[in-house]
Amino acid sequence: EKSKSSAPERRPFSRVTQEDLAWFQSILPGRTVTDPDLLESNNVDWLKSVRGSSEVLLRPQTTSEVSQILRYCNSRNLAVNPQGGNTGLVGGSVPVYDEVILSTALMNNVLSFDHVSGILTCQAGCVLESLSLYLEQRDYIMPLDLGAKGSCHIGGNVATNAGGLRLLRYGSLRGTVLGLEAVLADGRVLDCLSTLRKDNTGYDLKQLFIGSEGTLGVITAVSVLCPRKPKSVNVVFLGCETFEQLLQTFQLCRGMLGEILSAFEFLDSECMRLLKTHLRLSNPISDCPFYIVIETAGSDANHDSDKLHHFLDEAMNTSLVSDGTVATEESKIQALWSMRERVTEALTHDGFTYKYDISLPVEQIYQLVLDMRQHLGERARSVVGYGHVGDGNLHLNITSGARDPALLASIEPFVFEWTTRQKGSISAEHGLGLKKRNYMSYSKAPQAVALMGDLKHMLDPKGILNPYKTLPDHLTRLD
Ligand code: FAD
Ligand code: 2HG
Ligand code: ZN
Repeated sequence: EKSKSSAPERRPFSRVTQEDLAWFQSILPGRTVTDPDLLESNNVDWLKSVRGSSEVLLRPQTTSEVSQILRYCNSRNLAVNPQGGNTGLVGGSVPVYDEVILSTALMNNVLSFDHVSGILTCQAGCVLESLSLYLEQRDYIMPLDLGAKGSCHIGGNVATNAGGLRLLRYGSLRGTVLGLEAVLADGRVLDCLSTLRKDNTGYDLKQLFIGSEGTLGVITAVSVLCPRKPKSVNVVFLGCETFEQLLQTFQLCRGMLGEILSAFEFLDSECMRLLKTHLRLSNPISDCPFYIVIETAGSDANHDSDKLHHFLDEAMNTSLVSDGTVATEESKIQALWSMRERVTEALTHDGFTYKYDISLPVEQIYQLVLDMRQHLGERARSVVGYGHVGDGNLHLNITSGARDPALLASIEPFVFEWTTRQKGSISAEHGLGLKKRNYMSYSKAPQAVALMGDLKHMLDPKGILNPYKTLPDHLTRLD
């Protein structure tokens, strides 16, 4: 029997013809790619778990080109897969069948930056790390940071409402994205590219596109409120004996570091084992069951250092943490961060990976890992837990030698039912994409699911935008 996450039948979209290719080439000369070798990397996701068979990749440079492409595809009933950096983890970023791939890779210009307000306006295809470098030269930073920064695009970040490592401090993109421009399925350009902090004139339409995973429109530009670059940054890597102590450390840390706390992340000893085995990274402290990465970001090095050392003294004296190391210098900061950021990469070397991205009340997040380990016993190769403690977001990852349907049947729906019992979310930050689309109702009321179907139908009546993604299969209705 087909698993609920596998692809449904191909819907009756048109197939790309020679005439279509000629039309694409006429508006995107040299930027209409049909060479199968060049298309390979756009057809396969980062995890190499979903493979489409698209025969054409379009690389527009302007909003007007995106608009022309969508108007044409809509009239021809051709399905379109919007693609940014293709780092998504739920199979949303690649075609499932032969959808036209619309990449934002060449839409990578900064449009404006206001030095006073810190508001950046840029095209959707700017790579997150490039934006960070651009801003750092101007004494600002991006409000988000994540392990995929070298490849992911800001448009992809907004389309997935990516969380990442700084959300604890700067909040979600739902707050820091001030405006966006999107092209609707029929080619209409929706200009909501406001740069105002406050604007209560009617419904906040941009929110519909934040986290819509390419199913409601193609985001072509965004404006983002950026924080000032902190003058002083410290990173601490700590070890704890129990998860309870880790939580107490989080409480202590929030109380004692207050406004300078910018990240509180964790990984367990199984993650550390994978970092050592597969990436040859060495543990910077002694072996412990749990590790914490804390970052402080502030405006006064002495003040921050005093606060941090008081906190560390207290945490050590009360035996909440058993070992630790502090970094103030950039290269050591990077080295400590990589222990957390590279767990996802280490997992890809461990075998076939089942990924779960769960939001829970923070006290519950590790219990799911313990229960899953007990539930699966010897059948899984590794069951690891890491994530964004400060946001109550657990990354539960399970590996096995090869894709194993029996193991999957033991994991799902167990993991979703467990999450629902705790009133958690089955997708905290990665979205639903292809893989999780049929599990939306574990975290959303039936009326909410139905309304999402209505919105999709209103904005994209032919369903050409990223079909088979985000919405559960039963909501599919075509004009
Ligand atoms: P893609 O992967 O290309 O696309 C993702 C989705 O957005 C797809 O559904 C696609 O159709 C749609 N899309 C892309 N661009 C547009 C656009 N312009 N308009 C409309 N739809 C569009 N995620 C987190 O939330 N937090 C993390 O900490 C995090 N860490 C990661 C670390 C690693 C090593 C990796 C590989 C991934 C990580 N991710 C994380 C997941 C991923 O990076 C994010 O989801 C990212 O925001 C995706 O951006 P992208 O440009 O690669 O988008
Ligand atoms: C992270 O926080 C990312 O490192 C990836 O969101 C999580 O791979 C994962 O499960
Ligand atoms: Zn994450």
